[in-house]
Amino acid sequence: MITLGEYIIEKQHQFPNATGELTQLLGAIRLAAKVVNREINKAGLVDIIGATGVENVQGEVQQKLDLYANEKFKAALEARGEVCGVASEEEDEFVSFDSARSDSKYVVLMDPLDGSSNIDVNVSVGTIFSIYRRVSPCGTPVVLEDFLQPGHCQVAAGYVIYGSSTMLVYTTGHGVHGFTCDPSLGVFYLSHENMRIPSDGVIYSINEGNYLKFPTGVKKYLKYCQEIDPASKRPYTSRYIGSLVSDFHRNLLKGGIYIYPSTASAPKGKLRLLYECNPMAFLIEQAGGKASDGFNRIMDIVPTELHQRVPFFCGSQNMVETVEAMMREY
Ligand code: AHM
Ligand code: MG
Repeated sequence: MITLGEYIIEKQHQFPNATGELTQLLGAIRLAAKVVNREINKAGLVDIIGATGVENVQGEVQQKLDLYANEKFKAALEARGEVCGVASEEEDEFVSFDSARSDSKYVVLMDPLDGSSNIDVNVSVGTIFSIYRRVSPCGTPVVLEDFLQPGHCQVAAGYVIYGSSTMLVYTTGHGVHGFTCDPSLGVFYLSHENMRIPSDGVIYSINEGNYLKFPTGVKKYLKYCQEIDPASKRPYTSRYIGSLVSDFHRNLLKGGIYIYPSTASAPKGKLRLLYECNPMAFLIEQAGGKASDGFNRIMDIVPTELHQRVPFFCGSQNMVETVEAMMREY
């Protein structure tokens, strides 16, 4: 049984000039994940013990879980000192840590609780994180450019899925590794080393309610998924949870494609490049899959704003290439 902490230390030699800072940083994420996990597990009790925004018996105001997760991850990252700033889907502006050590060189971008609208109905949600080396000099306050780096500059990325089991999945550019939390001990054990996504899959995940608003290439691809062709295992299976981390995790294990395209009413799609698409793109590429905006590699997009949205096609390599061909054709 190898724990997450042991595994990270064992792999530390993969980084040239490793000083253990990234190891510490991932440790901070692991700690916050456990705290958030504990709170999420109590979510169903909120109606009994007090609703969000209402004071509990200790006189503390109950927070919405996504804000709670934001605070916990921020606090854990600030406390360790390896991180000089964070940008979060929950905050309008990036946050510069005054208390950062003068040599702290990492920035973290995160979606602290993605898919939080699913909590009310007891469906899995997740935390997504993305880690970069700052580009501005150490010892100075972070600047916007530290956060607006293309995805291929990421040094690590991952997610925590609060599902039937809680798992932490991450990459540092040396494969994708998954750890499952033993709830009785609060320890993450290595359960999925070197995860690989099959190059072909039979699952497609998209909010088909928006069908009429999709680009023609996506509509053609959906028809292709539904055609009968036993040789290529079609029709494919449609699975959409509406919680990116859960849909991604299933497709990673089984093979499949996740699509959130542009729509007539949202020409740039819904998902955020920096907090959702880049980290997932890093993971899927490390697992042998592909992530694109329908035409170009996600991780090559040069961001221009923190909360930038982008159409997202992510999953098994052949499936992404098939839909890309249809996007180009129509
Ligand atoms: P959020 O960051 O506000 O939670 O939104 C992101 C979520 C993803 O988890 C999910 O894949 C998508 O939104 C679902 O959107 P829709 O309900 O439009 O299908
Ligand atoms: Mg989100």
